[in-house]
Amino acid sequence: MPEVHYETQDGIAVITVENPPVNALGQAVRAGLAEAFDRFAADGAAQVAVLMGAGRLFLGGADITEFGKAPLAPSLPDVIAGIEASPKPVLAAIHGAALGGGLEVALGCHWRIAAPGTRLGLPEVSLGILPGAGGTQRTPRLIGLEAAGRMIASGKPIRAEEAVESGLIDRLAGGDLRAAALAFAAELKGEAPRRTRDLPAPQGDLSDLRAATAAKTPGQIAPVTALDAVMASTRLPFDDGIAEERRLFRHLLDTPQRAGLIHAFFTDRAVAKVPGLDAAPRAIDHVGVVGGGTMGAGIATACLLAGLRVTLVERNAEGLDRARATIDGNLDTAVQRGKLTADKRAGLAPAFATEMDALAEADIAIEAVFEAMDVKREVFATLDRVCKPGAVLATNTSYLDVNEIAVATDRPADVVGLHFFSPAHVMKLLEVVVTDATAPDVTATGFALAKRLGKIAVRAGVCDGFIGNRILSAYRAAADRMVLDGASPYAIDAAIRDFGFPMGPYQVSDLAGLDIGFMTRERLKAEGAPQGRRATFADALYHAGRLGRKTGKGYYNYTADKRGAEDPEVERIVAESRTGPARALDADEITRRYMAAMVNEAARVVAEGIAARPLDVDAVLLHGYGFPRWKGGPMHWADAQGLDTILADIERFAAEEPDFWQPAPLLRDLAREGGAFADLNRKDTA
Ligand code: T1G
Repeated sequence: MPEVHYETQDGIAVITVENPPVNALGQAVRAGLAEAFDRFAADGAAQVAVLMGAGRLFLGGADITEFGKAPLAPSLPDVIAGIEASPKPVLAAIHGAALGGGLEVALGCHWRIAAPGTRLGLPEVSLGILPGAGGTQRTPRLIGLEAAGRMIASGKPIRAEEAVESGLIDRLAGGDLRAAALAFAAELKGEAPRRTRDLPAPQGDLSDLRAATAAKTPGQIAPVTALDAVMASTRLPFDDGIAEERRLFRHLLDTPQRAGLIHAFFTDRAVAKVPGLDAAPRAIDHVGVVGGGTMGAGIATACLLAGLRVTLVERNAEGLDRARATIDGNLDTAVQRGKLTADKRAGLAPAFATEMDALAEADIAIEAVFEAMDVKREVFATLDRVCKPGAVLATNTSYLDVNEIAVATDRPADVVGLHFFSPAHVMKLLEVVVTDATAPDVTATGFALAKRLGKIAVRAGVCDGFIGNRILSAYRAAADRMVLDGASPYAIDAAIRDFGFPMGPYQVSDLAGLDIGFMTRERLKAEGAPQGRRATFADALYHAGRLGRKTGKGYYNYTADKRGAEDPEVERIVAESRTGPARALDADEITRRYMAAMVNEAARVVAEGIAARPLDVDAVLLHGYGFPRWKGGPMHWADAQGLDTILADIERFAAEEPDFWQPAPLLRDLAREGGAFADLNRKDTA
C-alpha cells in the first residue's frame, strides 16, 4: 500500500514516499504528500523539510495507469503548488531517477541535492503528452529557455552531474545522500523559501528548435506541442503559463497518439511475461558464438557490450580475421556513439577459435552460420557432442524450422531459436523461438539473455518467418500486387512513409538487397510453396543487376544522390512487367491494403499461437520493422480503427482477389462481435 512517511530529526522533517516499484505518484501518494506538507507547515519543531523516495529511486513520475480515467484529486500540479507555497524551506534529496512528475515535484521544492549518477528527465513526449505539472514553466526558469526546450522536446534524461552544471539541481551529494541532505537542510534553517515560480521569466525564442523538432519527429504532435507550452513561459505570468500548460496537456491526453505510446510503454514490459512461463533462467556468463559473419559478429558484439565472456568459433583463420575486423569496427563505432567508454573498449574482444571444442564450457552456444538446414543440423550435432550438459543450444536462423534443427541433437529440450535482427548489436528486437520440446527454463534463459543485452524479447512459435518475417511477407505481397496492378513503387513508399514508417517497402528492399528477395522467391518455388502473383518486376530489376544500395541502383538510383532518387528506368521496367491495364491507387487505398494485409496475417499468427497475444505482435513490429511507435503497433492501431472497418476493407479486396484476401477467422469473429484484439491481451496477462 503506498505510504508517505513523516519523521523529524534535529528540527528537520524527513518526508519519504514509499510506493514500490517506482514511487509512481498515484492518487494515494499525492494525497499523502499534501497531508505531509500540511503537517510540516503546522509542525513548530520542524524548520526545514527534506523530501526523499524509498527504494531504488526518488519518484518515477505520474501513475501512467491513471491516464484515460477520470482525474482524482488532489492533482499533481496542486500538490506541487502546495509544496512550493510552503512557508519553510523544502529540499528534495534525489537518487536513482526523478522522471516526469517526479522531477516536477523536485522543481516545486526550493532546493535540490542529488546522488551522483542520478537520472533526471521529463520523458512525457515519449508517452504522447507533455510535462503537465509545471515542468514547462519551472524548468526554463531554472536552466534557460533553450536548454529546457531541448530537454523537454527530446524527453531524454540527463545525469545529476550535468544537472548541477545547468542549475537544475543545486548540489551533488558526496557519500550518503540522507546525511548530505540533512547537512544541507541544516544550512537552510531560517532561510526564506526560494520559489522557482518567482525566478525571472525566461527570454528567447524556440522557433528554430520547434522547426528542427518537427522535422525530426514527423507525424508526432507531442514534441512540438510541448515546445509551445515552454514558449508560453516567455510571454505569460507564471499562473497563466501553468494554465496554458494544463490546456495543452489535456489536449494531448485525449489523442490517439497518447493511447498508442502508452500501449507501447506497457507492451515493452508485458512481452516478458509470457503466459504460462514461470521457470527460472539458467545462468549465463560465457557465450559461445558459431559463425563470424555479419550476424555472428554482431551477436558477439552485443554480448561483449553487455559484459559477457564470449568465444567465437569460425572454420579457419580467414574467417576469424573477418570476424575480428567486424567486431572491432562495431566496438569502435560504439565508442564514437558514446555507447562504450574508451577505457572499457581497450582489450575488449572475444576469444577466437577454429575448433568447436572451445565451446565446451560455454553456458550457451548461439549458431549463426549459413542459412541451410544441412549445415545447421551438422553444427548442432557437433554442439551436442562438445557442449557441457545444461548448456543452451540456440540458432539464429531467420526462417528455418527450429524443430528440425533440435532433433539433430540428443537434447532437443535445450534447443531454442534466438532470432536476432541485423545489426544484432543495435536492433532491440529478439524473437525467442520455442519448439515443441524447448524446456521452459531454456525459454526463460532466452528472455534473461535479451534483458542482459538490453533487448526486447518476444516469444514466437515455429513457422516460416516466425512472427515478424511471416507478417512482413504478407504486407510485402500486398505491396507487390499493387505494383502489378498499376501503383508506382515510389507512390507506395511515399504513402507508407506518410503513415509513419521511416522507409517504404521498396526503400527497404534496396537496403536489404534485391537478391535476398529473389532468392526467397526461388526457394519458395523450389519448395513448391504457393507463389501467388509473382513480383515479376522485382525479378526484372534483379536480372538487370539492380540489387539496391550495394550496386548503386535498385528501385532507386543512388549514384547521384545517396538518399536515392526515383528512376524512370525503373518505372519502364515495372510497366513492362505488367500484364493487365495499369490502375492508379491513391495513398489512402495503398495504405488500407498494406495495413489490412499486415493485420490480417497478424490475426492468423495470434490464432495459431505463433504469437501468444496481439501485444506480442505489436512489440515485434514496433522494435523490428519500424512501425510508428505513436500508433502502438498494428494490433493496437487496428483496434483504434475499429476491426469492422478493417474487415470491410478485406471483404472488398477479396471480391477482386479471393485467393489472397481471405479474412482471418479471428479478425472476422472479433469484428462481428464488436470485440478488439486488446481483449486477448488482457485475458493472458490478467
Ligand atoms: N506509472 C505506473 N507504472 C509504472 C510507471 C509509471 N510512471 N513506471 C514504471 N511503471 C511500472 C512498469 O510498468 C513495471 O510494471 C514496473 O513499474 C517496473 O517498471 C504529470 C503526466 C522508472 C526508469 O515516463 O521509465 O509524469 O511490468 O520495468 O526498468 O508531467 O519504469 O512490473 O507490472 O520499467 O527499473 C513520466 C516511466 C510519467 C517514467 C524504472 N514517467 N518509467 O525502470 O522498471 S508521465 C515516466 C520508467 C508524467 C507528469 C506526467 C521506468 C523507470 P510491471 P520497469 P525499471
